[in-house]
Amino acid sequence: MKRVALGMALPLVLAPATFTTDVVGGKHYNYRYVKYFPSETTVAKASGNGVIEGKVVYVGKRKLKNRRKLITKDKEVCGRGYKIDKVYVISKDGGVKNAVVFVEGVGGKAKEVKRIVQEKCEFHPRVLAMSAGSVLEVVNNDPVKHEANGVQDFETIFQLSQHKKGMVDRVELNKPGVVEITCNIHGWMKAWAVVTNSPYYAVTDEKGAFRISGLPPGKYKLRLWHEGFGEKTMAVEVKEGRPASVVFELR
Ligand SMILES: [Cu+2]
Repeated sequence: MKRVALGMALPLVLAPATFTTDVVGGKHYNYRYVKYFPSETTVAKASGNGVIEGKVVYVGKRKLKNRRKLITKDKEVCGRGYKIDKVYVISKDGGVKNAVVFVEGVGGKAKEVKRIVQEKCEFHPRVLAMSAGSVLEVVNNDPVKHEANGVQDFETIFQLSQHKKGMVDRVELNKPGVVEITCNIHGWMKAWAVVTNSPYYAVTDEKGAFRISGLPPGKYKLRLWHEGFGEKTMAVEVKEGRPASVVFELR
């Protein structure tokens, strides 16, 4: 991944990073800012060898359109014209990108670090998943100021003012649910972090495909979330030795 070089430079920019208070209106939120790299990234041990693989496909009749958002600021970095708000990224054969698929409430806690980068005034990736208790690392890779703003359940859970390139903040996200991320400065910027209550999750690729591995055999509730299509659930049985194959049809 091309972020490796940046990652190596991170300790240097840590010291002056901004850490805002986690008390707003007298209420403590269930997250905290993390100043340093967690000493190690431990993913909950796969306790089985079961696999769920599948596809998320659009089978509806509606013609899906993404809106265009005018670039009004910092054009030398952000570009000119407009950005496309990529809610729907659908392949020729209907595969839906950026759907989050996860197994509901199973397995131990995972401690991971997931990174989101602000580059050319866009968030990359647009959609990410992480299990509750993991750290979201927010990076500014632009020579302009960004202020990533995370909202979960109608409340702001982080607001990261990053005025120059190379700034990094880390936020621990403990509450399962969907965090909508915008930038207070560039109105078109949008991303989503889906915090799951299990370490078994995936985000669909360009073809709408996903794969979740390491599951113990058993019956599970598989959930799907997509920013444009909403939510779906499906019962799935995972058996030893053969992947469970599922297709989510969205319309
Ligand atoms: Cu911005």
